[in-house]
Amino acid sequence: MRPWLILKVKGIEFEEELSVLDFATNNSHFLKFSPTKKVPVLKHNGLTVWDSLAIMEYVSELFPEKKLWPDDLKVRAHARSIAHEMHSGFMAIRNEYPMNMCRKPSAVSPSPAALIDINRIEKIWAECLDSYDGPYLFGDFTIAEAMFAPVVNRLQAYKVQCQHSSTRKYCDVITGLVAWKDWELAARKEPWVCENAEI
Ligand SMILES: N[C@@H](CCC(=O)N[C@@H](CS)C(=O)NCC(=O)O)C(=O)O
Repeated sequence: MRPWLILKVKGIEFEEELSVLDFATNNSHFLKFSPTKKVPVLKHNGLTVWDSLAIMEYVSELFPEKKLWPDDLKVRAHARSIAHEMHSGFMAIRNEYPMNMCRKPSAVSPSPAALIDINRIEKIWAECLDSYDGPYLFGDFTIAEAMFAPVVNRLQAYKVQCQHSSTRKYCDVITGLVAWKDWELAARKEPWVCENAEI
């Protein structure tokens, strides 16, 4: 979802190839195109780039004019800090709340560890929205948005109680994107179900 979303928002053309998750076979079919047996993977000019953040970094360098990161060095460092914090952390909410675009929203009580994750994410977002005046974390849409997009789905799908008033507003901005709606619509049309993501 993450590279897909930012490519769409920034108007960068690409061809999408969908491969269905199949945990019954441990997704062994992914090995045909992915060195990690995971998606997403980008194929470009004979090059294979894997991992969502690496893919977005690569696209950022290919299209500097699309401003996938903020221009200012210090602001960019801030954006990278939170993008990497997302990429390497928040294991409790990842484990407890699988991303699921088709889930009928209902509340699931968070564990103490998940609560710590949620509070930290809300604090990150509130600080950014206060500092850079929104509507996105760093003013314009950047890789930071894409990195946190799955969290937006989780807050919505599991009806998470949020503490900061800015959280709901930010989620509404993201879920209001045409690209978000397109992804959601496509997900809802999919017939496949990942049993391990049905909480
Ligand atoms: N850090 C990687 C994580 C990739 C990842 O976990 N992808 C999941 C789908 S969202 C996957 O391919 N799972 C298949 C598997 O683990 O067998 C990234 O951000 O691209």
